[in-house]
Amino acid sequence: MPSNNPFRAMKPILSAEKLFSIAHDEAMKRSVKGTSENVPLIRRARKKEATRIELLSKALRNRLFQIVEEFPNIGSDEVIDYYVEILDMSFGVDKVRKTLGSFSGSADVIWKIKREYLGDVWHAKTVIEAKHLRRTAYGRMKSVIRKLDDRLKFIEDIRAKMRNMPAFDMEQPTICIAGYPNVGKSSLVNAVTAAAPEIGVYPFTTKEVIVGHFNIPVFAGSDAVKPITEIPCQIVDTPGLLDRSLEERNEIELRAVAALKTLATAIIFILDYTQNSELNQQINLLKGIKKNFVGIPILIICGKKDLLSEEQKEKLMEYWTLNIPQNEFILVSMNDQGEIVQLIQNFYKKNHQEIAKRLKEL
Ligand SMILES: Nc1nc2c(ncn2[C@@H]2O[C@H](COP(=O)(O)OP(=O)(O)OP(=O)(O)O)[C@@H](O)[C@H]2O)c(=O)[nH]1
Ligand SMILES: [Mg+2]
Repeated sequence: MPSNNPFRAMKPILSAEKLFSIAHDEAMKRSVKGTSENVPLIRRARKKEATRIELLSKALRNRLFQIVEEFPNIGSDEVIDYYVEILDMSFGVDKVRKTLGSFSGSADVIWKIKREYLGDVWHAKTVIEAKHLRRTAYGRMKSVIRKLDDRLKFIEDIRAKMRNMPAFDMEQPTICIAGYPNVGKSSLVNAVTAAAPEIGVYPFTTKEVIVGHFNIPVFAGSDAVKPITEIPCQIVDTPGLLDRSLEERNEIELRAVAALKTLATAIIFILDYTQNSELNQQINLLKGIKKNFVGIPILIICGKKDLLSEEQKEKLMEYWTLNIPQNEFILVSMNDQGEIVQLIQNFYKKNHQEIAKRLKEL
């Protein structure tokens, strides 16, 4: 499946007032045509008002059904799990389904009103009565639409939010970056995707999940200079996580958790020893992630190498051997782009089988 965000195909959802007035104008404009001068006045009036009722009910129903049809199908492949998680977190999937269902229900009510009033209009005795009946039918249809105003706004809010979500290609390996706030996650993503113009420098705390693209070269042998091919990969920047339970996490953190859960075929976890006081919490967070994402390769690195004194580096080495002995000691500076790129290439090479396996599972 190519990278795509299906919410971008949705047209803006109008307010109830606007939706009604457009459908109304459409119906009134179209129904003036085709009335013959030779037919008695009352019959002409009946026909005219009946057509108006018919046209408005059709226009309203079509617009309601269009909203339901244009909304991406939550159970289908086009809505990837990441979008479902975000949708659920921010709006509630059940509520979305119920709201869309209520549009279909309202379309049925409009149809019933139409049928009821068409019968009456055909029996109208005067031109005034026919017109009055049509107006009453319009009034009732309007009140059905008016009642949907909050729900229309709700769907428009969803559209506005979801269309800004990045598009992901679920067939590409995806490396998610995770770690405490301010450890250098965005800096790493910047270093790797420096050539991609759509990725800028992030001077602020990351609040949304962001995707960058890069290629991993594949060499025929260890001494080959030129790669035989390149594998397109996604690298996902996530908001910082604190060491706390899922229930305590705020919505911004939950976005990071959702990305790890639904997008990651590999994880790079960054530690920051300059935030010395938080190192134990950072390690706890790491343990939590390892426990929750068994089977996903995790690369653990410690950033901000350039800011550490020799003494600090030694201390860190001791700490590392004591607390995360099964992982090699990798200390890097995010300013060293070449080193970072190399690190990720090696990580991929070492774990490409697990990554491919995870890719199939997602
Ligand atoms: N000197 C130095 N500064 C670094 C390094 N890595 C990150 N920084 C700086 O640390 C600060 C935080 O870096 P970010 O990349 O924004 O950290 P983050 O983990 O994305 O932060 P959040 O999005 O808030 O969780 C920035 O001022 C970076 O320039 C590094 O290796 N060396
Ligand atoms: Mg960041």
